[in-house]
Amino acid sequence: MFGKASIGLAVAAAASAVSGTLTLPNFAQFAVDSGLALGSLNSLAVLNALGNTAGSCNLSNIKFRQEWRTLSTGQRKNYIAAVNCLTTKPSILPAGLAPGSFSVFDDFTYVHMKATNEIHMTGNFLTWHRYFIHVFEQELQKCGYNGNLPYWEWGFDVESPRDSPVFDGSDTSLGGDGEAIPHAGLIMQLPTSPGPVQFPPGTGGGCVQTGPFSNLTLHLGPVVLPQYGSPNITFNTQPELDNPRCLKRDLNPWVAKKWTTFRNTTELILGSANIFEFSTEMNGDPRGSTNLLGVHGGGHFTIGGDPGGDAFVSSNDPAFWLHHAQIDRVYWIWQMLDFNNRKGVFGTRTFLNGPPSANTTIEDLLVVAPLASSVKIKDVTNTVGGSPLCYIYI
Ligand SMILES: *[C@@H]1O[C@H](CO)[C@@H](O)[C@H](O)[C@H]1NC(C)=O
Ligand SMILES: *[C@@H]1O[C@H](CO)[C@@H](O)[C@H](O)[C@H]1NC(C)=O
Ligand SMILES: *[C@@H]1O[C@H](CO)[C@@H](O)[C@H](O)[C@H]1NC(C)=O
Ligand SMILES: *[C@@H]1O[C@H](CO)[C@@H](O)[C@H](O)[C@H]1NC(C)=O
Ligand SMILES: *[C@@H]1O[C@H](CO)[C@@H](O)[C@H](O)[C@H]1NC(C)=O
Ligand SMILES: [Cu+2]
Repeated sequence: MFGKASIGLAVAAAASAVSGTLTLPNFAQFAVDSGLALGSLNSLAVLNALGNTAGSCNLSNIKFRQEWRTLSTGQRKNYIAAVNCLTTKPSILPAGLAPGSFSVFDDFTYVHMKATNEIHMTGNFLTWHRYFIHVFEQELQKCGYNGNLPYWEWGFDVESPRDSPVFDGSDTSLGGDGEAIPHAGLIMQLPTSPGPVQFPPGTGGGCVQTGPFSNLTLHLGPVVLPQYGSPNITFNTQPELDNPRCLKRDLNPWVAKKWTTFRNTTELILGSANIFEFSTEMNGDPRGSTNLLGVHGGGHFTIGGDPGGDAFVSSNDPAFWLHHAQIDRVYWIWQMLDFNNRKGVFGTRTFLNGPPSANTTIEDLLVVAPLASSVKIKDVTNTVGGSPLCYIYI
């Protein structure tokens, strides 16, 4: 699909990227499958981003977001400590609003849970989550974190997610897989698919027992938790109440290999000519795609479990933040390959436009109250546009 690769071509493209007209290199299949191509595209995106800084963002204050495994041991421990800090920092929600929100960490999940139908399969999906994780990054920094939000490059780990530095259960991971308990796979009637989507079971299924967050207690939700071996879903009509339980994961290499390989991500970036194609393909949105999960759902169901398998409260698993940083990185790379034409949105204000709603516009507000003030979509379409954003991915 991608012809012959050449480092020379990548360099030529990089040179033209700086001048504004981009000629994409043709990558060999081996380069696509190994992540070399994606790495080159990331480098092109860096060059173009450096040419698009604006406002208060410039080369001396730009922030770098890095892949988890490129952080030092000390940086990873610093990050984990800051997440722990957020899980013990008292909730700032008005008293009585959500008895299950004990901490600022929970507050983020409350905000995400309440907004679910207005931030997924909508025109603001990419920018809302971009702003949401930016606010989380700032809260981490207030809790003693000295770095920037890390991302999880799925492509490295598709063969065995439980061996990932993100999930290997070491004290520099985000905790291990769930306890391995025999169970059937998920059978989900996704709104994105004509029939049920079935996966083989993952490698865990039970509570996370090793590493950081093995003692994390979840309180909010679940809201719509899929059940193993059944198309039925566990519904909870009062997910804001306290429902204390362990963090569960069911790391799933089958899902990872089907939806989040380097090839999947690279084809998404190179194959999407506009925001309609990019956002529908990324989400498996049936208005433009037939691939059911896309890299977005693929990453979520590589993690699985509770809350990972529940679209409303998945942010209560600390791994959510690294997954969504990677989603934002992929969006950023795609944008920066043709930035002037990639600041727009596709979609309406409601989940798959149900109930029918107005088209999203770049003037729409991204609301994360009470965690931070609202911004307009157009304020965050450029990650190096200055207030509020000034970061790139390396
Ligand atoms: C970069 O921006 C900051 C914040 O606006 C400003 O204080 C600094 O002088 C700028 N640096 C350069 C080299 O332009
Ligand atoms: C979890 O709690 C147990 C019992 O209090 C403790 O021994 C263990 O160190 C804790 N693990 C982590 C990762 O905090
Ligand atoms: C799914 O729910 C229905 C209705 O409650 C129930 O009859 C059925 O046994 C459930 N199926 C499974 C596989 O649990
Ligand atoms: C994802 O890529 C793998 C190869 O890396 C391929 O087998 C799989 O079919 C792709 N998935 C989709 C949905 O295209
Ligand atoms: C909404 O957006 C779609 C394309 O995404 C467009 O076809 C349609 O005309 C727009 N509707 C309005 C009312 O602007
Ligand atoms: Cu979300």
